[in-house]
Amino acid sequence: MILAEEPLLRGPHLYIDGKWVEPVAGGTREVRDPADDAVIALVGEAGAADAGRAVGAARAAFATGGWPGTPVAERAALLLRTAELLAEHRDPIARIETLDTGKTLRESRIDIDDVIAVFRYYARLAGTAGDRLVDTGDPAVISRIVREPVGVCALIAPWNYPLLQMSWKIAPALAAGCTVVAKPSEVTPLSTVALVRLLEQAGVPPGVVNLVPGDGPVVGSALTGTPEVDLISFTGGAATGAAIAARAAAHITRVALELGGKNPHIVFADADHAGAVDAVLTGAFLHSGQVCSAGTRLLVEESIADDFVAELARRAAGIRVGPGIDPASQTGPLVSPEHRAAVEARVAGGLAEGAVLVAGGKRPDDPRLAAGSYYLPTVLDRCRRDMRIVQEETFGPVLTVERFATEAEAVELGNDTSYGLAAGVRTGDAARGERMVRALRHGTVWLNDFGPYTPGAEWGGFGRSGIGRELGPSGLAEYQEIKHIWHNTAPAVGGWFA
Ligand code: TXE
Repeated sequence: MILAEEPLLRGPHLYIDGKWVEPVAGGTREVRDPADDAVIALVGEAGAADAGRAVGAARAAFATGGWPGTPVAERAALLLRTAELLAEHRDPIARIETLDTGKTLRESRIDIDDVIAVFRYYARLAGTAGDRLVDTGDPAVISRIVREPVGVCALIAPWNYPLLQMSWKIAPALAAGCTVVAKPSEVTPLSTVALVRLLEQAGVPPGVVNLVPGDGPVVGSALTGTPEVDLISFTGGAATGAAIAARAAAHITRVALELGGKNPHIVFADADHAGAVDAVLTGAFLHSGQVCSAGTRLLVEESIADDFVAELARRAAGIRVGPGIDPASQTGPLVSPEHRAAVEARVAGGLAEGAVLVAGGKRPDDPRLAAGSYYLPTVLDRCRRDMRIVQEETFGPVLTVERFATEAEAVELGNDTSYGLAAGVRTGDAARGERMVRALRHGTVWLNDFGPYTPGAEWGGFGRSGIGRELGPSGLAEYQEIKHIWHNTAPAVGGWFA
């Protein structure tokens, strides 16, 4: 139980109405390190009743607790204090995130720096509410558009970027004046517990932030099937997102959904070869491919394809897979044995469909890695657009390769997905690059790069990748209602029936 002594993870782990409490029905969950399957922490497991209490606390804090009416400067100050506390606790939180998710320490530290940047960004943005005056043509009327908090928000996050994804939701929600109930993934709840401890230290008022770690179908369902929640912000799988949207529809609850993608990385023959190989490897294999925007679908121009794929396979085979906590590891295990089994089944399906294995395709041979959920970086050549391995999200270190002959074909293949989260284009021809980034129907398109994001730029998807945007001003707008105030400064007798 490596993390038992970590002060940020001291129990109890449910945070409701400003108090750390045990679940009503008792119960704990074992949290495991995917690097060796060892139990690293026991976390209180919320049930439906706890979710109900948390929603009640958030509702009361919204209605009577004063948070929505708190001066923007105070809300911004809370976010800034939280950012400072995160910076102070960067090392223990990075360690927690690595032991919980399997990602390398280097990645966890980058995640935390990004989280700090997001809290700072929304602290700055909180004061720019986007209110505006509307010219009605009548000088006696003052017509104003103002933005108000949407209300109680259920924030449901996944396991691949637990702290980061939750922060992309909590920071703008608090900036907007909403109150929240946070539900981290049951697989990786630890860094969110730490974050809520820091929010408490930063002075968040009771009921404004509530935390209910627990099972998706139990706690998640309780949070998404109630009229007491005004907005559900969810990041996770497409099937779960669809189920949540269906439940939300019963109460016309607003939804913001980020549901992953099957993201093309398009390499033209005129691209810088070495840079393109690096970018394709990073895009596909960072965090063992468990990234919603992973570039797991390589589209490469026919004339360079054989050489390019040979080089990719050679380099993929050289990636050092190992425990995230070991600085020598370049990438870590998959998040759980169950998830690895799903990835293995998808690769087997791809091979049965006719894909040709040129790298990986198995667990590492190293006996020291036998207890962890490791899977080697895998390259599948000779794939076709209609294969399931090409169309369905694998969420593992698996790169499929298709070849194209013309720019038009590259566009057609790049848009041949039901998703639309992200795409990358690699070319040395600036005019072609511009044509491509406009033609691709994805929420983010990288030209001669793959993967970066920044707090000020919107993140989200076209198509089945979701609804709405996180980050940027739109990420704040998700948590705001728009109100039109019509003020007649010279009321007079009149009206339709006068
Ligand atoms: O995610 P789930 P899973 C994709 C990826 C992966 C697949 C399944 O392809 O293989 O999804 O992963 C909560 N009501 N992504 O099953 O179930 C759950 O507790 C309310 C892409 O692990 O979507 C967790 O907190 N909530 C993705 C969160 O939903 C429910 C990142 C996400 O879990 C629920 C992760 C329910 N009925 C997986 N059921 C991305 N967009 O990056 C589960 N949850």
